[in-house]
Amino acid sequence: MLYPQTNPFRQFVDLSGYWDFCIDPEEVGEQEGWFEGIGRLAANRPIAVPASWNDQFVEWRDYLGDAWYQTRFHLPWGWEDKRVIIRFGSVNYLADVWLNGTKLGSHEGGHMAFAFEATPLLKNEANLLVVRVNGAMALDRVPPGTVQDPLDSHQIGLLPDTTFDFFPFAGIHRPVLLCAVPQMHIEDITVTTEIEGENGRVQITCFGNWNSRNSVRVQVNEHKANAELTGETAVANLTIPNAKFWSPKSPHLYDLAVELLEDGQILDRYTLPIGIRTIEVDGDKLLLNGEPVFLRGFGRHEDFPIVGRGTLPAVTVKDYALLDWIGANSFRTSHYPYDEEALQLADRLGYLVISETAAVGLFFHEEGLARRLKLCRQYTRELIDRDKNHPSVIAWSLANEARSVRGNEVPFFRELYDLAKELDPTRPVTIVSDLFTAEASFAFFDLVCLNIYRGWYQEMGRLEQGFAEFGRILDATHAKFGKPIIVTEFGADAIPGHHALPAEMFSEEYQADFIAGYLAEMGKRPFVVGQHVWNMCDFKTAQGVKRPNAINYKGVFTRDRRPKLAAHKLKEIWRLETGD
Ligand code: GCB
Repeated sequence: MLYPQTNPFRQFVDLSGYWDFCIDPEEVGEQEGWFEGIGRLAANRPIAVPASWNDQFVEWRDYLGDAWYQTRFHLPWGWEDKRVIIRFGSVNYLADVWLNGTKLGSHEGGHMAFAFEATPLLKNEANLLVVRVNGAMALDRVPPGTVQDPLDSHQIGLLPDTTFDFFPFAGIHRPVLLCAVPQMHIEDITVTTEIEGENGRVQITCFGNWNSRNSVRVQVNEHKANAELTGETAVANLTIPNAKFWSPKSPHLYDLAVELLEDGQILDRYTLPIGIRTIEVDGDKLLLNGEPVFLRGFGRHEDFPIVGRGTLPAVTVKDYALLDWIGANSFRTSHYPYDEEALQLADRLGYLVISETAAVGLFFHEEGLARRLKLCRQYTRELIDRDKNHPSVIAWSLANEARSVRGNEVPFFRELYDLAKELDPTRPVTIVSDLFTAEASFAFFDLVCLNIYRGWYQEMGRLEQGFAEFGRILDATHAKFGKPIIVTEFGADAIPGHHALPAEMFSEEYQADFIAGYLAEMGKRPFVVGQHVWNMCDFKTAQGVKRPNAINYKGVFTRDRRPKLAAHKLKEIWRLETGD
């Protein structure tokens, strides 16, 4: 699905702003016909879109059930002969969408874009768009909630009842775009790149509803080619002599333009910044453009006061400024896909991204397993379809800390791995695990990604013992699987402003010493190819005894992006290592 753009052939308008909002705890809305307008309801309140609803009001922080949104819009002038699509960047978790009283469709799963064709239902005057959202924690969802068996969950009995360690914000989280495309248009583009000596080879595969009167031409900067049409696909290959390859130090982007023509007349155009680069695993190494690369950075969250998980462009910009300040070159989109605009910036600014599906807290009890697998397949497809053209995305992560304790997770993950490889043979595929040598599926995943907290959840307060255990786990896991390891999580909570000498748990000193000690252990092991501190920033969680103030304090920056001692320490170490 192509990200919307405005040019002489296609346009979009952003429907973000103040919508009407109403909760529906009794689930009577559909029966009472709220899809024809919630405007008349007394309980109806204004709400900001995009943003989670939980922190915008006083009384609904923990409410996750049915909630209704509505807005009205006029069709922009000149759109009468276009195909009009309504595109949601992300709605968490279930979305049902009605336009002018008729159902357009539904989507399950947060953090992913989805779209519906609206053309036949549109009016020239005011159109009414109504969305019902449900974010409830449930056993049959991914990520799941309310799992009560300790075998199947790390987290039990929290409020809200998550199986994962972040607040389950709900609502319309990313912009809602009204898009116009020509009747006949370019539906999808897949770009893959290879390196041959000094040259870049670019393959562009386009998909659309065209016929034999159409032609497709492509251009990368000044290099042009005509695509070969076979049915609904069009393929073009280009060689870029003396190409500038994309990397964090030099995130060079080329301008790709694809044009669809009929009898020599242009019907549609789509432009896309592309990077020429390769990424592969070779023995114990991760190679970017054929050279070993080392990832320095963080696991993160989309999380900020008041907007919750909603897109806030200024925070995105600030986070990149902090990543740059500290000397990071990488992050993981833990524990769900991040917004598309953030990935566009990663391409432009040169960050290496592990893009993760929303499969966090997976468990493998036979009941409901088939449904969870179906959802994970959907999430994998949607993620690769959405993010495949970003040079910044260097690997797919298909799960975080699954409860792989029953053995039946191996065929489950094998199926997902095969699907990801079929959809995208160009990137390494992984899962992130806290089971180390016991995560049997690492035998076939391309990279081993580990979350390790020795010296925090175990060996409490005993940093030296924690470091020794950390090193032992790294060596044992490497000895078993013989693959490069990325430590995708390690860290300690530090309450901002709490200091202790000697260092003790929850002090800024303990966090800084913990991180420095872990970096030193990794530095002794060439098979470790990446280090992502957990977390870049403090973030909101459900309530439970482990999380004072319902905050996970493992950020090296506070939730409002102020540095702790560990941030200064990391900056010193990373900048020394990279010579920047
Ligand atoms: C983990 C999880 C992450 C938690 C973190 C912690 O292993 O992947 O979601 O927030 O530990 O702080 O406990």
